[in-house]
Order: sequence, then structure tokens, then C-alpha cells
Amino acid sequence: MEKLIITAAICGAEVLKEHNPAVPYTVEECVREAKSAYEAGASIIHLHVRWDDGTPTQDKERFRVIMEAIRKECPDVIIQPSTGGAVGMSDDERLQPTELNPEMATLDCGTCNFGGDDIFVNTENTIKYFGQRMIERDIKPECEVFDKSMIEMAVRLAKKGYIKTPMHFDFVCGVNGGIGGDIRDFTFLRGAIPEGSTYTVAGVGRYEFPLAALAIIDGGHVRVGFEDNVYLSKGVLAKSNGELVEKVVRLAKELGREIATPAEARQILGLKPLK
Ligand code: KMH
Ligand code: ZN
Repeated sequence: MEKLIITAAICGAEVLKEHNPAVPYTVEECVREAKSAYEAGASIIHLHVRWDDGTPTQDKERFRVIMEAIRKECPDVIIQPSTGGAVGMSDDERLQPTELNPEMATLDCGTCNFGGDDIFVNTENTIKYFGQRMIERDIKPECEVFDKSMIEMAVRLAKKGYIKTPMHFDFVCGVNGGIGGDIRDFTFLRGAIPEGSTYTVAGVGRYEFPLAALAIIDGGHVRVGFEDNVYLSKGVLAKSNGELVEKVVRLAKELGREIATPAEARQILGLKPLK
């Protein structure tokens, strides 16, 4: 079985210090959280950025500063900026970090409710626009799917040339408005991706670790982090993203799965090796 790629979604756009005081907003806090995850075994950092007061932004310069600061401490880690940003942002606002030519970025493959009155809008034309941008800039998309129909959208747009194959998916399970995070939800998504694709699973809240275990057994990959879940176990806040990654490493060890280094993750995902 391939080694396990662990992604740490260290920050997100919605989670706040009120949920867990270790949620990073400042440059220094982002570096601290990325480093803790990297040292624990994460090879990919899925990155949103905030202004110092916690407001989410897709500002290119803010991304540049934080990505450079993370690289100083985690020289070979794969940094995967979000192009989802926060609900309500325009397409061009969201696309700003792609101008920095990251190795990877997220590509959200459909529209869904996102709690309360929020709607996370990704029309077919938006997905084509984002997909085209990633092809032009040689950025590997992580196709974020919040439901099975989004896999079908990604497959259809890949056939039309908007997404390169083999595709890499992220099953985000447990968002209010998307698919749930039970075993049958996972197997439904898992069975729908084309052969030769890779996937990671991001379970929201209480789904984080049970889904991680399923992916470890199945040969998939795992995303954890404050974006998805702030608890180490029921009622116990994680002190850092690193603690969440450490728990996945422990599960993987018990289940006999080795952890991929960033270089191995690049190989598995078909990214160019670092120069
Ligand atoms: N913050 C969500 C609205 C992504 O990173 O691409 C979108 C999101 C997805 O987090
Ligand atoms: Zn995200």
C-alpha cells in the first residue's frame, strides 16, 4: 500500500479563537501551527489566511508573506492554498493565491449550503475558470467535494479538458449542507472516483478520526486540522494542529501504514520533485 499523505488544514476561514485559542490568525501563529503539523508528520499544509484580527482574506500579499514564512521553518512541505476562501468572496478574489504559482491548490467542485444562510457558490463556469487557471499555471488541483454530485461534475469537466487526470479528490464530510460522515457516506464517495485517482478525506467535527481510520485502512489519505475540527477527543481541545496530526500518525502506526514524507507525497500525487 502507498504511504499515507497527511494534510493539515491549519486555519480555515470560519473557525475562530473562540472555538479554540490555538486557531492561527497572525503570520507567527500560522508558522507555529504549520511547523507543529509538519514536525508531527504532515506533508501538505492546506492554507487559508486571515488578517491579524481573524478576518479571512485571499489577499495575494498576505499569502506570499505567510507562505514564505512557513517555508523557512518547513522547507520541503507542500503548501496548498485554498481557492475556496470564505463564503461570499468573488471568483477573482478567491483565485489570488494561484498567482503565486503554488504546487497545489483546492478546486471546489460544486455549490452547497454552508450553515445558516450561507451558500458556498461554485457554478459550473466558476469551476471551469478555476480549472483552466490551474492548468495554465501547472497547479495540481485538489478537487474538494462536499457531495457525490461534485465528483460527477469534476469527472465531466476533466473529460472536457478543464481538470487534468489522474485527479486528486478531497472528500469533505460533515459540513451542514454537504454529505455526512458515516461509513456509508465514505464508501459512496470512494466508489464514485475514477480508477487511478487519489483521495484524501476530511471529516468535520466528530467525523475526523473515524474517517481517518477508514482512509488509512483503504489506502487513501487523510486531512485533519482546525479548519475541520478543534478537538483531540470528545470535549478535549487540541493544543495544536500538530496534536491532531500526531493522533493520525498513531492510528496509522497501529494499522501498519507508513507516513509519506513531502518528497514521497509529491511522487504519489505526480508533483514535480523539489529542486
Ligand atoms: N471556507 C469554505 C467556504 C477550500 O478551502 O477550498 C471553503 C473552503 C474550501 O474551505
Ligand atoms: Zn479550506
